[in-house]
Amino acid sequence: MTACGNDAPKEGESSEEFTVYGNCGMCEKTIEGALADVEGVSSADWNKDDDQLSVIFDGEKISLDDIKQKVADVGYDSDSHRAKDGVYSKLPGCCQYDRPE
Ligand SMILES: [Cu+2]
Repeated sequence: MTACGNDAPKEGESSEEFTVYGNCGMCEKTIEGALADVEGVSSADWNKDDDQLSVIFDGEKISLDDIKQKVADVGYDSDSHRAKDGVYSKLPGCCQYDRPE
């Protein structure tokens, strides 16, 4: 693959996209913020229109599982990791998205 721009995975990095449930721009800040200073994650971009989080990461340093757990730790459910009820309930009212089953 060709590295072109900041959002292309470098050698040794993987690019993945998965669903993270959320509502608004504030959710976006929280979700992306949860991964902003995480070693091994070079890019995290959540789209509120389709609830997709795109991440670029180095699988030697962090697993996709850990990434999903970090997102759950700040209150957001993904396709496989569920946030603790107590964390979810502390999100601002506008951010209390409809939780998946
Ligand atoms: Cu929100």
